[in-house]
Amino acid sequence: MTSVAATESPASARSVPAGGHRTLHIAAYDFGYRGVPHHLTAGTYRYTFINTSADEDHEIAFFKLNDPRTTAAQVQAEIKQILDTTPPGQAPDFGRITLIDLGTYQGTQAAHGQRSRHNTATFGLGAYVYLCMVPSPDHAMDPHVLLGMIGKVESIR
Ligand SMILES: [Cu+2]
Repeated sequence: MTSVAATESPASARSVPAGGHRTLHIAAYDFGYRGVPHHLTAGTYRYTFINTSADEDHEIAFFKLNDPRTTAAQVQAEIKQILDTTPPGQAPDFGRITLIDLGTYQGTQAAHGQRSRHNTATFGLGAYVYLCMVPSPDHAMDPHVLLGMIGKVESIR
């Protein structure tokens, strides 16, 4: 019955084995992530975070969504809206964000050049986004989240 297994993404099959270790292997590249499943079982995970970029630093920042139905694209659009309405020379006020709970931040950073970090993350029932706010010198200092470094993971029973 290999056709059944083939319907699961490799990431989720590897990350949430039944009764197995709760471990994630996450990679960042210019500009996105690999290794975070779309769904996982609520709980605490050990994870490795490797930055495969040759010249851009990256982070992974997890935040819980206030409404689990919110999409990653909607969070990306709200961040862009905050940046677009920040006067030149002023620091953007991300405290204005409404779609995510800033108090739920968990994450880590890794410098470019295959640097890696180890950390843990705890997911309660609900949904989370993960994103990178590192600015890109090659893209008018836009944070990487605007270049595609954002995703959503649902945490289920
Ligand atoms: Cu980044």
